[in-house]
Amino acid sequence: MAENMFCFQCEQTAGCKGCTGKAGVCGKTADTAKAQDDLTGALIGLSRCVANNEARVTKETTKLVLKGLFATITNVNFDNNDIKNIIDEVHKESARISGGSSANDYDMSTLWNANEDIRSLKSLILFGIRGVAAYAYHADVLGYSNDDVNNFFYKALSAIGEKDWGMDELLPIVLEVGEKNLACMALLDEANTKTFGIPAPATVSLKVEKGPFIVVTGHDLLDLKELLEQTKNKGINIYTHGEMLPAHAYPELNKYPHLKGNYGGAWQNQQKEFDNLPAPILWTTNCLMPPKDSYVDRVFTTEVVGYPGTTHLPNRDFTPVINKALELGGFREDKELSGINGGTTLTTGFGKDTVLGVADKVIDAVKQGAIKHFFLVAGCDGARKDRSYYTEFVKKAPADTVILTLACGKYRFNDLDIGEIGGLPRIMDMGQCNDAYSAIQVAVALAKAFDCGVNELPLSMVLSWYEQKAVCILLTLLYLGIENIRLGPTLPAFISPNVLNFLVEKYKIAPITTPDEDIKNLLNR
Ligand code: FSO
Ligand code: SF4
Repeated sequence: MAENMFCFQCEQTAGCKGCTGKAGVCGKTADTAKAQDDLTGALIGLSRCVANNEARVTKETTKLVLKGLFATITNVNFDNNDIKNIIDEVHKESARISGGSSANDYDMSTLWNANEDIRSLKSLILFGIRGVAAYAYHADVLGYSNDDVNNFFYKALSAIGEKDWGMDELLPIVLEVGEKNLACMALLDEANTKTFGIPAPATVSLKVEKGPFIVVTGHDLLDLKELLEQTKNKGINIYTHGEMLPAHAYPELNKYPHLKGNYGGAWQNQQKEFDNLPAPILWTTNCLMPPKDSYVDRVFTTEVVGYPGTTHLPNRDFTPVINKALELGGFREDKELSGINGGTTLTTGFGKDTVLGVADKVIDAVKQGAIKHFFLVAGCDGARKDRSYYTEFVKKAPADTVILTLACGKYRFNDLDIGEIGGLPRIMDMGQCNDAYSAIQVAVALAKAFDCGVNELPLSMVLSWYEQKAVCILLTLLYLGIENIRLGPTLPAFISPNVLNFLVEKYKIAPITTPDEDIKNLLNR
């Protein structure tokens, strides 16, 4: 049993400093934290072997690296056996590549005890590549990969293990995480749109119809597609949850009539929402909440997701979850449900193709003054009460402003009806967190149309973060030179005062304050 742990990779870390006791705020135990550190140390060891034997790297080596990094993201895998199995695989691969033993593992306590600026920069690299790995993994399952992105994982992991590197060596790699993540999000966008079609606006019901159903949560659209195929004509309805909501916009997914609607809100409400549900739940990625005993037997996991007591389904054979849905039978009567602000439908599907498809309309509306400003209010949701800031921000944003959004933080306001401007809804959901790529493409296209830089556009980014995918997206925005980002609900514990000063001076990044003050300042800048 590991006695104590250290982890400060997510927004809910204890006391905004670090989880250090026997378990973290997310429920991760000290044992699991230790296993995840060992896995990361083994991946750094593998990268050191690769540096001397690049020719021996295969697609399988890189898939293993993606799996190992993805498994250590917050709320993905809490199963020590899973983590230990991946460590064994990594050691075997290191031995194969180096043609000998694999005693090259890095001791992560060296990082956690390093000088705070070095620890901060290396943490930005490590947490950032964990996020990139998740996106690369999703693209990979659809058959898309990018060598440039894949090779970078080894470079970044090796950098974390470097003994004598300082700010000069590490800072460029921090920004390179952002650069490679942009390429990776573009890859995933291509993979998603070529596989599932171009997303189009969709209105999604929050009603759950009577009869057997399955709730599917996470980000893996291929899992959903397979589940829809395997439940065809079986009298089972499928409901999205959390980050699966944008699935309703893809033609190859919404063509299934039994993809009925969306159930519940963002990830942190799972224990309330999944308790007493007469249906099984399929978890395809994070963010998972430790399941309560009352429903753990109804939880099924795929790919890298794992939690002790849940049933893991390899190879996308969903027979067990289908049988569970039939056994439980669902609700006896239709259940009318609503979002956190009382709305009964949600909209999604305003990706780059939709928004740029009406670019003329948008540009005219800006030129004529009908649209004064765009706010990208985007990112993660979480348990912290002060995340109500984002609801208030959207409610208080003036009527001549448009709210673009993406990722699960939108559940704070996506059931609000705040009207339209010139035939366009004022809230436009661009998709999952990785669809930040869409937002970037729209910003770049608008800057081109107005013949200015992105920072000169009437556009402000008001972001919420929780886990490591948000870290890599933030690094992408910094790599692109985006200034004046507002970040909340708290700043990352792993950003040291010196690194923060650098970010403030170079990018004018600032913490959120109050909706009134931030709206006033952002509109007047
Ligand atoms: Fe949310 Fe979790 Fe998608 Fe994250 S479900 S918090 S940035 O995993 O990835 O938005
Ligand atoms: Fe704490 Fe977040 Fe780490 Fe969990 S992932 S142990 S909540 S810092």
